[in-house]
Amino acid sequence: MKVKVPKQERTSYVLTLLIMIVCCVIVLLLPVCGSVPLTGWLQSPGHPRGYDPDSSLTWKECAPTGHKITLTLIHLDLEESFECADDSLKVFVDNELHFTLCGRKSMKELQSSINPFLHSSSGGCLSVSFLADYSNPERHTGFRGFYAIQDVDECEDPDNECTQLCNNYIGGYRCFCRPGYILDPDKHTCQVSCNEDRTGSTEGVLMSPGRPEPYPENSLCSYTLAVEEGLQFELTFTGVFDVEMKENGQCIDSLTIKPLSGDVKTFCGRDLPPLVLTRSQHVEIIFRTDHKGANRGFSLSYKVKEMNCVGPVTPTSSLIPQHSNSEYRTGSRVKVRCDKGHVLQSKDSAEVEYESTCQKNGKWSPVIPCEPVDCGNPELPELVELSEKDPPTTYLKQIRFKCKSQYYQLDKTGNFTCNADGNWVSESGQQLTEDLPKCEPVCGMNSEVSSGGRVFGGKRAELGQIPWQILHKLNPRGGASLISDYWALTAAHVVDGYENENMNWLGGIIDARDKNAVIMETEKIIIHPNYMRVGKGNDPNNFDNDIALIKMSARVTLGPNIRPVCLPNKKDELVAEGTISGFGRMEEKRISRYLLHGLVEIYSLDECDQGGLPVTHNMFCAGGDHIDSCQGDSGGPLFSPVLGHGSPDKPYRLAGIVSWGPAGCGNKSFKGYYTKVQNYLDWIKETMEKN
Ligand code: 4AZ
Repeated sequence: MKVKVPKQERTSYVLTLLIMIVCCVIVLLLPVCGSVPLTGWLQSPGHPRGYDPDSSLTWKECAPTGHKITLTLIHLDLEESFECADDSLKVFVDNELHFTLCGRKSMKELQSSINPFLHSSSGGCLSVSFLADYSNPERHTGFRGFYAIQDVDECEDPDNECTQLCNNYIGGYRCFCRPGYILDPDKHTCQVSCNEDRTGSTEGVLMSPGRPEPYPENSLCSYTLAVEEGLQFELTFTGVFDVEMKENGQCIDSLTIKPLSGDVKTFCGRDLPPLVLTRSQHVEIIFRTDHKGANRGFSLSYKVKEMNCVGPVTPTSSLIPQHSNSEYRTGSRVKVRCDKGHVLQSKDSAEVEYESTCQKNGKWSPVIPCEPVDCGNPELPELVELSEKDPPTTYLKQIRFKCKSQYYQLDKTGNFTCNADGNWVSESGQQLTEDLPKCEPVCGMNSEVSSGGRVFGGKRAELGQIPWQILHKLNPRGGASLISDYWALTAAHVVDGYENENMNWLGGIIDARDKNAVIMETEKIIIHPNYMRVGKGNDPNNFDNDIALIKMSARVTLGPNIRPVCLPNKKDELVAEGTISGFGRMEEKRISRYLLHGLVEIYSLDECDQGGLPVTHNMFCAGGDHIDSCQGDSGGPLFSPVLGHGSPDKPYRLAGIVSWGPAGCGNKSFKGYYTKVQNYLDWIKETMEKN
């Protein structure tokens, strides 16, 4: 049956239907919107009909400070594609891409996994970008949602900085404190007001705020105690002491006792601090706590005491009379005596005592420091230096001497200590001034290159191999051996006649024509007093005591190619073999341009074929396998061990001086005669000392 409805009624019917639909939508959306003020709708172009190919939309909205912006999607129907490459809705939160959406999602899905994340930070922004590609195989309705601006509840944020209570309001928040606390100017921290000035109070009790309850957090309490001069405070801790401390002993909360002058003491932990004497008429006690913890604090009683002084008056001194607790009443006079090795600073003389009086303020007067005795920098002998530059030179400090050059060594220990009398003393107790260490040349060491070898039938020496060998080219050509940095030893017959002349000797060479030879000028030539001049005097042709000392006019600069040989030891047996060296004649009877050396055996005197001249115990004979010394070698060395076998433990020693031989070197048995140096050690020593 068809009923005709009047036009007026029809209009009101449509209106009612419309209102019902809107109501239904509102009822439907209520759980989604809550009490949020709706700011606006956002939807894709053509929604709900469907969006066209190539359609797009961008949108951005920001919240004012103290607010956030939220977006709630209630519908999503876009073309589905891999990684939303065809059609997509991109959502940016605070300018960062959070979602790229496409396909179809139910309201339930949107509410659970998308919408909870679509909100900005306080004062932040949300933006979306919708883009459809060129084709739509099917019709898609697009998306729809609404956005809203909401207040941010900062108090809900666990990171809000209110130390006690927080109150949120639209667009911001405010901190406030429980009764008994005041809000710090930083507007977040609640503090206890606990400063107290007890000037004039001579006894009483101080305790942490809230005691016996745990003390409040974030407190900074300052208590001032002050009385007249001549008095001080004695602080005694009582009851439980419990101030928050880290496990490593560092204070988290702290109680600090700060006298106007003197030591500051800080306490925390659970050990009851000891009794404290403030040693000041004025003291500030500061109690500081952090933002958390439940510790029970402190309690201390204070009372005034007469001021006193404590010893010592100055470090490194003692007091006379000595009180067992080192405490002295005001007005006491004491004698201050500097400890051993210390003297009064202000005095030039080495005074060690003065009188001092305990003042009303608990301080001694006068206070003259005791300073360690200073031995000063020692005067250094030639060639000697200190192993440390500018060393400390006060009482008990040590210094060490060393030689400036590696070619020298100290003749005795170089370690000295500054004693209480201000003198440097050695380990054996000898004073430096009485027993100054000297640098003496290291003897018997060479720059070893090759070993063995064979003067007459000899082998050429390398530079530095026989660094004690020196040469003079005057007639007769002769050799000598350096035995120190001033002295050389040669045969008397080599320098006979030159005693009153300056000779030039050449060193540091292996080639007699070397222009770079070091020239050593003689200052003195001392021939052995018992030397019988050959062919002269009362015993002609006698080489007994063929030995002479040469002193150079300046210290010879030692180096790798110029170094002395050692003298033999007095008690050592004569060696069995040695090396001879020189620039003398060779096989061809020509004088050698180069320094030659060769190994020789040493024989007992009865094995020597005497060659017609008297043989004495001041000589020995030696020779080798077609090796002999010859003219021009005289005065030169016979040393042992043989070349190549020396070492710091076994330095090269001068056993003999090339002296004479039967006519024609290498004749018959190749034996020559050498002055036995061992027999002249005393003469050498005495002569060198005297000259
Ligand atoms: C000389 O006329 C000389 N063979 C030195 C040594 C020897 C012989 C002669 C030993 O200076």
